[in-house]
Amino acid sequence: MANKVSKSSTKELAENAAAYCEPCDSLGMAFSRHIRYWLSRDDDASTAVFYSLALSVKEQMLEAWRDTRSQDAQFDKKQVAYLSLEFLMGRALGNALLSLDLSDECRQALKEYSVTLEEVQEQEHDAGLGNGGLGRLAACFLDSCASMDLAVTGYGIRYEYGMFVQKIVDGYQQESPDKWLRSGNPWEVRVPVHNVTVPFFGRTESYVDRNGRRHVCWVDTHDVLAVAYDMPIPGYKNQRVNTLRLWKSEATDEFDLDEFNQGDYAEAVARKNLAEQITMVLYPNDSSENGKELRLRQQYFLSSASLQDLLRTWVKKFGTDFSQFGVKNAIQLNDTHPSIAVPELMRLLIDEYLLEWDEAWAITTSTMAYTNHTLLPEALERWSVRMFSYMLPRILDIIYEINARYMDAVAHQWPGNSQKLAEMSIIEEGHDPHIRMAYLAIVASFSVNGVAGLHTQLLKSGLFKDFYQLWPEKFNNKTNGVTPRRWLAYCNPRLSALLTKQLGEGWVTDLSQLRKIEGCVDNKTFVKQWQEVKQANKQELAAMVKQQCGVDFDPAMMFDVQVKRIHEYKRQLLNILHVIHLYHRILQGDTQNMVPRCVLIGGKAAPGYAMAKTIIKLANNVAHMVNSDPLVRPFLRFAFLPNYNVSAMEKICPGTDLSEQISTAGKEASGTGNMKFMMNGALTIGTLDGANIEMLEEVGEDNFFLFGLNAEQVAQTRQNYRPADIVSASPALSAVMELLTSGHFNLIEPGIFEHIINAILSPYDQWMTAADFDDYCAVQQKVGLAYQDQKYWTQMSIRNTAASGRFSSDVTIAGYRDEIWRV
Ligand code: 26W
Repeated sequence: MANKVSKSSTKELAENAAAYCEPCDSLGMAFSRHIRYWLSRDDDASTAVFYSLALSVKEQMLEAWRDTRSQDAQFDKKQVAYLSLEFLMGRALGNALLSLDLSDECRQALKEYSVTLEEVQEQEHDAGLGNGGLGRLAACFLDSCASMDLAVTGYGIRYEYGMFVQKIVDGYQQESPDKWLRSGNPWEVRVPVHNVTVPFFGRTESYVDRNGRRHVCWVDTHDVLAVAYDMPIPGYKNQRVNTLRLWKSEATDEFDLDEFNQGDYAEAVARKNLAEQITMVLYPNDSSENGKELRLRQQYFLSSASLQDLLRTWVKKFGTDFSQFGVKNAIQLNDTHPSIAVPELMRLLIDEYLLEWDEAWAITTSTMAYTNHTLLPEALERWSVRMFSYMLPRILDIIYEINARYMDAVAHQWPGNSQKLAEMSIIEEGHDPHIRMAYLAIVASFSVNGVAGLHTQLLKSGLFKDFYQLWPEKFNNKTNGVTPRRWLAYCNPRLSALLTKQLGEGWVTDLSQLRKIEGCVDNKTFVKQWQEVKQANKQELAAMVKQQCGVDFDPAMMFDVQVKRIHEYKRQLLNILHVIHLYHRILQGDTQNMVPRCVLIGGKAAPGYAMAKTIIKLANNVAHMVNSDPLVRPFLRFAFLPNYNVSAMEKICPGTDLSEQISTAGKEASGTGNMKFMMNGALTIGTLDGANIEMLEEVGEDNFFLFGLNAEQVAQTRQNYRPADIVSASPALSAVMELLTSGHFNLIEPGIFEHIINAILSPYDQWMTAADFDDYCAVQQKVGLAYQDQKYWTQMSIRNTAASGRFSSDVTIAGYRDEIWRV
């Protein structure tokens, strides 16, 4: 142990000492202390100010952070571990200032430095440790848990490279690495005392002990060191500071002595580098798994390190009696990504702590809970047995054993039905057998939840039908939510001030209070103030669009926005077709009753998803034609915003009039961007999909623009889908398709949109873009008419914000707390 300490660099020791010392200074004093040091380095001034401020704010949290830890340990509270491969945190400074109520003090401290707080905040690099909805949900949940005084720890991976940076070059997406840690991360604290080692490769051996009991040893493993980096998660004005623990992989100090003695010194050192690769980069795929070995290593690394951490804490407190473990702990699996935690917990309990199988299984199944986030079959993770057998041989044994016992239960329910056995088996047999991770998660969890009402229904009637029959009591719904601290109080200070003036501050922690502003829709002053807020926010958004895209958005026009990952099921294509439709109408002189609009699309495509990348190219090419035609400009502007991320959304949602939530019904599990827009007073044009359905319920049909087939009709229509007929029957769609096929948008790059055209016309088009086109355009026309009556539009806007209370992640977390975790 002494050895380990002396190996830590002095810099590290100093940082940790600072991190754990008493905060004796006020924010202002701490800031002057830090800035003296940072300005003495050759950083530019605003970077120096940001780091100094962030470190000072962190210091203000240290005492509460320590107290939270010790109180949770003392009072024997049930602990929840939220395991997730992704935490899409975004920036931390603004959120911390809000939670700790330090904004005024902070502005005061900055006075001498001729820089505004807003400018300083722009210096912070987004922590983009996630792809999209699933990762951002984890971040919102952490905020709600801390703000609701729950002892919940997030466990994740400290990726060296987060979500790639997207640039648009000649209309094409170009990815570049996101080295977010380059200048250091002022929020994190490296905590080497929590180091654990995670085994890989090797082989299993078994032996029988003196009492005749068989044991298995996993030997000759290549061990990787997991080092904990803690990030503080401050609750909203409540003195609680929870922890997000992110693991970094490092080489252990052990050399492979054999190789070393044979003179392969360099080989031995090179092998150490392999360990560091594990946490190097976030996989940028959302919604399609690709079976890469490194990804499985990440999953096991996170799961094993986190469980070892939990068990070590347990043993320190209660010794090796685990009988109450499931009563005092819950582990929430964020999708199947960390579901390898199931066999890993079994391994640790049986091999390391010598429990019997049945005891270990009882503990595991009373601890694990699984959240599903997608209905797309291509997103369901399956891992090759072959890969498992060499990378994680002991884990594979355990999965087989779990499966054998579970197959008995299936056989009991469906006697003599071998087809059922094959269909429900955790192992998908065949010439290249695979492990179905979702099935493993369901079998071992006491709770399985979907993320919106329709989604959970569809899980029960479709994807997991047999499991629902076997264990109906496991299934439950927890409709997603977003944190009102970041997504209203922080990102929309103008609207927040107006709400607080009207309602007092209580809405920030009890969003249902927003209902009361419904009573203000006829209050002329209030309506006028609401409009002024929206206008000011639109100006800010327009400035961002100008700066990032070079396109002029006029705040007098309607701002129509779709930002999210680019995927066929989300149907950015439908949106682009509508833009082409408007463009065509304008060129025809058919502009009667046309409301001038600015259309914004933003989002990243998975680097290997060719169709999604072509959709980005199409958006950019159409934008170019639209924006460069002086006849079109008065009615229509169109921009593709590069590098959409959390910080961009903080500016986008306050300045949006119309939110596009237009996925093919039955495909979007929930959506959470839809909720951020609604909270900020945007109106939604959307299908009956995901949480849109519940949003519509809350706000009422008169304040929501609904269009398109519902999930059932989609399934029906699919049976006999003839898009070519739909096109011929629709003059509007015919005109759009004609423009596309004529090469109007790709004169110098012929043929590049062939795939898109073919996809729309294919009877197998899963996303049924053509089927919904006419209705979409008709409802968009209604949107335009509604927008012309600004008073009426504003009233609808107010009603949307008023009805958004149910989509606070506080409500969602109250559900997890009471019905799943039971803390
Ligand atoms: C294995 C590759 C992979 C990676 C990520 C497959 C699937 C995913 C996620 C499930 C994608 C995701 O982010 N899903 C989104 O989760 C949100 C939070 O619950 C929902 O609101 C979105 O509807 C859902 O698409």
